[in-house]
Amino acid sequence: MIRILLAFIVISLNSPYAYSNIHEGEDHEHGLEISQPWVRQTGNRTVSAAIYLNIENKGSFLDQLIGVQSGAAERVQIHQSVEEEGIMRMHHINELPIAPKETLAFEPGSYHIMLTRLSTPLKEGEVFPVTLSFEKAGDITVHVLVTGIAGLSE
Ligand SMILES: [Cu+2]
Repeated sequence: MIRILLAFIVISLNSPYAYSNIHEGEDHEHGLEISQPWVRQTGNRTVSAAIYLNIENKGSFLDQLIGVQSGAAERVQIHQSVEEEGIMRMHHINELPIAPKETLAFEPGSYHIMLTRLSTPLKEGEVFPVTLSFEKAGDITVHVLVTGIAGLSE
């Protein structure tokens, strides 16, 4: 009788259901939402363009944007525009942290995804993919809308 009871306890501990609740949801807590990706149309001789968008961290963990890729240009980088002594400069950013419940706005005069040496001019109404790589959430591909000269109207 004791032997049967012990066998039952061992089976219970090895059961796949025994600890399943502990890790549940862990992979779904990143909750990054990327909205309104857009870029201005370019002229035929324009070599670069800046993509703007919003990244909202709806999850409960800090995540980091660690890379950007696109076939739209030879070089694709995360940039930040900053004013230094009255002059606007752009800095290349390698890692951009996004805190839980924070929305990071990529907008003119601030963060942007810099496309350098465009593959083709960007025409109004076109849409092309850009992939953002995050440390925890992995790769997220969004479709960027090419707007007119006025940009994206709010
Ligand atoms: Cu830039």
